[in-house]
Amino acid sequence: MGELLYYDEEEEWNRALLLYDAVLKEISTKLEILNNEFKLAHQYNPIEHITSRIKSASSIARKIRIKGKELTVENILKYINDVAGVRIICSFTSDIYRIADAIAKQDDVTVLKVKDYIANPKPNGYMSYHMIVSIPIFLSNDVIDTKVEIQIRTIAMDFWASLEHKIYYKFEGKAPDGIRDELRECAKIISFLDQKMLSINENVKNYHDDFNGGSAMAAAT
Ligand code: 0O2
Repeated sequence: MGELLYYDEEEEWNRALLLYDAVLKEISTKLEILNNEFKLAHQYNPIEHITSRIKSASSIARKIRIKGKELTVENILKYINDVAGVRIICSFTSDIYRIADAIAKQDDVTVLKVKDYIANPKPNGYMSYHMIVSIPIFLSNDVIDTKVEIQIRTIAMDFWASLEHKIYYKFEGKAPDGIRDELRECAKIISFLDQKMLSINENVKNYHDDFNGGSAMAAAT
């Protein structure tokens, strides 16, 4: 990023990067704790895996250009919400809302924006739950609220989004209509699969409860 900014902004940018790095560490720890707690209480892992990243310089510059702003550190801090980003991949759709709630409830987390692309998928079929939150970062003489974008989606939604992202870049955002229609069709199949998997899981849970209840009764008699 340094080479794209004015020379006298380098120090400011390095400080911003320190905060973005810190906020990724904070949120990753919070998620690990939630996942471990859930595992202990329910013997089940709602989070399949987590990835995090600092947005690349070229991607920040592109987004600032799209927003019609000058590339300055002040504008990046103000207008780019996803310089620090974490992606949480869950097993089932219901896990997504459970995790989002658990994050939003924490006292030091301020939810700035939510985009529920699961309840309202994008016209191209994209599904994911996005939150922009801010978390205080404690420095030696200062506390700075720092933004991080959290994307939460199922394995199936992530599979679709990763491939769509690649195809989008291959066609530089102008994919032929036929390809777009097919991707939309695939998004519907993905959504159907997620619902089906969720209902299978509910059934499995019922069998499991019956089985445990049954064997407990047998042991008691
Ligand atoms: P990259 O390369 O993944 O970083 P905002 O300023 O927050 O109101 P923004 O950031 O456009 O507007 O918000 P939105 O819609 O929440 O999108 C943020 C990110 O979600 C994108 O970042 C993508 O990572 C992902 N995303 C959104 N729409 C799509 C989509 O149609 N397909 C795929 N595959 N991913 C999507 P970037 O910066 O666009 O891209």
